[in-house]
Amino acid sequence: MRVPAYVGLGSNAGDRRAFLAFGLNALLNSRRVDLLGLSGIYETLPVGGPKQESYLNAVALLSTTLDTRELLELIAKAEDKAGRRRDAEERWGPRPLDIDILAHGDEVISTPELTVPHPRMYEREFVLVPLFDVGLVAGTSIDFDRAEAALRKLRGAQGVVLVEPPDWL
Ligand code: A4P
Ligand code: MG
Repeated sequence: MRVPAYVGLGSNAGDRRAFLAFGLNALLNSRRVDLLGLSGIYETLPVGGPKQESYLNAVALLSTTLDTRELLELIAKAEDKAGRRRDAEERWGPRPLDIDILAHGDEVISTPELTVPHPRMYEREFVLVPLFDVGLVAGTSIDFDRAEAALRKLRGAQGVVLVEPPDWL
């Protein structure tokens, strides 16, 4: 089955913009993944974790026949190729590429490997602002009203600044 899926991309080490493009292209290179929508690139202050550099963040809307496990495997491969070293990382610490599944169709999953919709997305302007750039489509488990209310409450508080319009890929 083909479903809409939202992914959030982040980078705060090395050539951040190149890592975002690399990560998204790694997903799109699969014949089973197409791009339906893309946000701009945002420069964002780090949320949580140790003192670290600012991030670039973006959100993409995909159409995919991969199930959540297969999509997560593809993401892990892309993150590894980007030079991510999980063993050496602090939780929420700096990383060249982080791709989170925000939503996959209307699935609601809570296992040790995967939680969708992403449990922290409604607290994070670096997710919500680019998410609304892309726009919300029907058929996903994202709670539109909750996202809109959360964004209104947060607006401006987390230092999220547009640095490139959505045609960056
Ligand atoms: N996992 C569970 N659910 C998911 C999901 N929905 N999508 C599991 C992707 N992975 C999911 O993730 C660890 C494991 O989480 C994965 O192997 C998968 O099985 P990870 O990406 O290796 O670790 P992480 O990202 O350090 O942990 P976590 O808790 O996912 O962190 P977050 O929530 O992703 O936060 N500030 C700014 N400004 N911008 C950022 O992008 N990112 C973080 C990381 C913190 N602060 C930030 C940013
Ligand atoms: Mg992650």
